[in-house]
Amino acid sequence: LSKRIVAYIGLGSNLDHPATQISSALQALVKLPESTLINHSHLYQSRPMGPQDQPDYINSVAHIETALSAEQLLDQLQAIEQQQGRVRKGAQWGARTLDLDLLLYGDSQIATERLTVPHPGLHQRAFVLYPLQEVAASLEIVGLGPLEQLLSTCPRDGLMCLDEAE
Ligand code: ROI
Repeated sequence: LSKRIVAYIGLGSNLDHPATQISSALQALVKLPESTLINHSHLYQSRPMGPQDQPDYINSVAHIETALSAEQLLDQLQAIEQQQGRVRKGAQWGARTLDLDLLLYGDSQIATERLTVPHPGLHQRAFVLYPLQEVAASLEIVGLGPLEQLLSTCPRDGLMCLDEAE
Protein backbone atom coordinates (compact mmCIF):
# COMPACT_ATOMS: atom_id res chain seq x y z
CA LEU A 1 0.00 0.00 0.00
CA SER A 2 1.55 3.31 -1.00
CA LYS A 3 1.95 5.96 1.64
CA ARG A 4 -0.68 8.66 1.74
CA ILE A 5 0.46 12.25 1.86
CA VAL A 6 -1.43 15.18 3.32
CA ALA A 7 -1.85 17.93 0.74
CA TYR A 8 -3.59 21.30 0.74
CA ILE A 9 -5.14 22.78 -2.37
CA GLY A 10 -6.06 26.42 -2.88
CA LEU A 11 -9.15 27.16 -4.97
CA GLY A 12 -9.87 30.55 -6.50
CA SER A 13 -12.30 32.06 -9.01
CA ASN A 14 -13.49 35.51 -10.02
CA LEU A 15 -15.41 34.85 -13.25
CA ASP A 16 -18.62 33.10 -14.31
CA HIS A 17 -20.33 32.57 -10.91
CA PRO A 18 -17.24 32.15 -8.74
CA ALA A 19 -18.99 30.47 -5.78
CA THR A 20 -20.47 27.85 -8.11
CA GLN A 21 -17.07 27.33 -9.72
CA ILE A 22 -15.55 26.65 -6.30
CA SER A 23 -18.38 24.32 -5.21
CA SER A 24 -18.08 22.32 -8.45
CA ALA A 25 -14.32 22.07 -8.04
CA LEU A 26 -14.73 20.79 -4.46
CA GLN A 27 -17.10 18.13 -5.80
CA ALA A 28 -14.46 17.19 -8.37
CA LEU A 29 -11.85 16.88 -5.59
CA VAL A 30 -14.11 14.30 -3.89
CA LYS A 31 -13.60 12.13 -6.99
CA LEU A 32 -9.81 12.42 -7.23
CA PRO A 33 -8.23 9.00 -7.80
CA GLU A 34 -6.28 7.42 -4.91
CA SER A 35 -7.26 10.34 -2.70
CA THR A 36 -9.66 11.36 0.04
CA LEU A 37 -11.06 14.84 0.57
CA ILE A 38 -10.73 15.25 4.35
CA ASN A 39 -12.41 18.66 4.57
CA HIS A 40 -12.50 22.13 3.13
CA SER A 41 -12.77 25.65 4.47
CA HIS A 42 -15.67 28.03 4.09
CA LEU A 43 -15.74 30.18 0.98
CA TYR A 44 -14.04 33.57 1.37
CA GLN A 45 -14.47 36.74 -0.65
CA SER A 46 -11.68 39.28 -1.19
CA ARG A 47 -10.52 42.09 -3.42
CA PRO A 48 -8.12 40.95 -6.13
CA MET A 49 -4.47 40.86 -5.23
CA GLY A 50 -2.63 42.38 -8.18
CA PRO A 51 -4.47 44.28 -10.93
CA GLN A 52 -7.60 45.91 -9.45
CA ASP A 53 -9.61 46.10 -12.69
CA GLN A 54 -11.17 42.67 -12.16
CA PRO A 55 -13.99 41.28 -9.98
CA ASP A 56 -13.63 40.13 -6.36
CA TYR A 57 -12.37 36.59 -5.84
CA ILE A 58 -13.93 33.67 -4.04
CA ASN A 59 -11.34 31.38 -2.43
CA SER A 60 -11.29 28.19 -0.39
CA VAL A 61 -8.71 25.65 0.77
CA ALA A 62 -9.14 21.88 0.66
CA HIS A 63 -7.33 19.31 2.80
CA ILE A 64 -6.80 15.95 1.09
CA GLU A 65 -4.87 12.76 1.64
CA THR A 66 -3.45 11.23 -1.48
CA ALA A 67 -1.34 8.40 -2.82
CA LEU A 68 -0.70 10.41 -5.99
CA SER A 69 2.70 11.99 -6.54
CA ALA A 70 2.82 15.79 -6.55
CA GLU A 71 3.08 15.75 -10.35
CA GLN A 72 0.14 13.34 -10.71
CA LEU A 73 -1.88 15.55 -8.39
CA LEU A 74 -1.00 18.62 -10.46
CA ASP A 75 -2.15 16.77 -13.61
CA GLN A 76 -5.48 16.05 -11.91
CA LEU A 77 -5.90 19.66 -10.76
CA GLN A 78 -5.18 20.97 -14.25
CA ALA A 79 -7.67 18.47 -15.70
CA ILE A 80 -10.38 19.79 -13.34
CA GLU A 81 -9.58 23.37 -14.41
CA GLN A 82 -9.98 22.32 -18.04
CA GLN A 83 -13.16 20.27 -17.42
CA GLN A 84 -14.77 23.33 -15.88
CA GLY A 85 -13.82 25.26 -18.99
CA ARG A 86 -11.06 27.37 -17.55
CA VAL A 87 -10.95 30.83 -19.05
CA ARG A 88 -8.37 33.50 -18.33
CA LYS A 89 -8.71 37.19 -19.04
CA GLY A 90 -5.83 39.60 -19.35
CA ALA A 91 -2.24 38.84 -18.51
CA GLN A 92 -0.62 36.68 -15.87
CA TRP A 93 -2.44 38.22 -12.91
CA GLY A 94 -5.78 38.61 -14.67
CA ALA A 95 -9.23 37.20 -13.94
CA ARG A 96 -9.91 33.48 -14.25
CA THR A 97 -12.84 31.09 -13.95
CA LEU A 98 -10.93 28.59 -11.82
CA ASP A 99 -7.49 28.32 -10.33
CA LEU A 100 -6.41 25.21 -8.41
CA ASP A 101 -3.05 25.57 -6.69
CA LEU A 102 -1.09 22.83 -4.96
CA LEU A 103 -0.20 24.77 -1.81
CA LEU A 104 1.51 22.06 0.24
CA TYR A 105 2.40 18.44 -0.41
CA GLY A 106 3.42 16.84 2.89
CA ASP A 107 6.76 18.27 3.91
CA SER A 108 8.03 18.35 0.34
CA GLN A 109 9.89 21.32 -1.04
CA ILE A 110 9.62 21.18 -4.81
CA ALA A 111 11.18 23.52 -7.36
CA THR A 112 10.71 22.27 -10.91
CA GLU A 113 9.55 23.92 -14.09
CA ARG A 114 5.96 22.85 -13.42
CA LEU A 115 5.77 23.04 -9.65
CA THR A 116 6.87 25.22 -6.77
CA VAL A 117 5.82 23.84 -3.38
CA PRO A 118 5.15 25.37 -0.90
CA HIS A 119 3.22 27.60 -3.27
CA PRO A 120 5.08 30.91 -3.77
CA GLY A 121 3.33 33.82 -2.09
CA LEU A 122 1.37 31.53 0.24
CA HIS A 123 2.95 33.14 3.30
CA GLN A 124 1.64 36.64 2.49
CA ARG A 125 -1.78 35.86 1.04
CA ALA A 126 -4.65 36.35 3.47
CA PHE A 127 -7.00 34.49 1.07
CA VAL A 128 -4.78 31.40 1.45
CA LEU A 129 -3.65 31.59 5.10
CA TYR A 130 -7.03 32.23 6.78
CA PRO A 131 -8.91 29.42 4.98
CA LEU A 132 -5.88 27.16 5.54
CA GLN A 133 -6.12 27.82 9.27
CA GLU A 134 -9.69 26.45 9.25
CA VAL A 135 -8.62 23.06 7.89
CA ALA A 136 -5.15 22.81 9.50
CA ALA A 137 -5.08 24.64 12.81
CA SER A 138 -1.53 23.93 14.04
CA LEU A 139 0.36 23.44 10.81
CA GLU A 140 4.12 23.78 10.51
CA ILE A 141 4.91 24.87 6.97
CA VAL A 142 8.16 23.53 5.62
CA GLY A 143 10.67 26.33 5.12
CA LEU A 144 8.25 28.99 6.39
CA GLY A 145 7.46 28.12 10.02
CA PRO A 146 4.25 27.80 12.02
CA LEU A 147 1.03 28.83 10.25
CA GLU A 148 0.07 30.82 13.37
CA GLN A 149 3.17 32.95 13.01
CA LEU A 150 2.47 33.65 9.32
CA LEU A 151 -1.09 34.67 10.24
CA SER A 152 0.16 37.06 12.91
CA THR A 153 1.97 39.11 10.24
CA CYS A 154 -0.75 38.85 7.59
CA PRO A 155 -3.63 41.35 7.91
CA ARG A 156 -7.04 40.05 6.84
CA ASP A 157 -7.17 42.93 4.37
CA GLY A 158 -10.94 42.85 3.93
CA LEU A 159 -11.13 39.07 3.57
CA MET A 160 -14.73 38.03 4.28
CA CYS A 161 -15.83 34.56 5.31
CA LEU A 162 -19.09 33.66 3.55
CA ASP A 163 -21.81 31.35 4.98
CA GLU A 164 -20.21 31.41 8.41
CA ALA A 165 -23.45 30.15 9.98
CA GLU A 166 -23.45 26.91 7.96
N1 ROI B 1 -6.55 37.71 -5.53
C1 ROI B 1 -7.41 37.12 -4.68
N2 ROI B 1 -8.05 37.86 -3.76
N3 ROI B 1 -7.65 35.77 -4.74
C2 ROI B 1 -7.03 34.99 -5.66
O1 ROI B 1 -7.26 33.77 -5.70
C3 ROI B 1 -6.11 35.58 -6.55
N4 ROI B 1 -5.46 34.85 -7.48
C4 ROI B 1 -4.57 35.39 -8.30
C5 ROI B 1 -4.23 36.85 -8.25
C6 ROI B 1 -4.45 37.46 -9.62
C7 ROI B 1 -2.77 36.97 -7.85
N5 ROI B 1 -5.02 37.58 -7.29
C8 ROI B 1 -5.89 36.97 -6.45
O2 ROI B 1 -3.93 34.61 -9.16
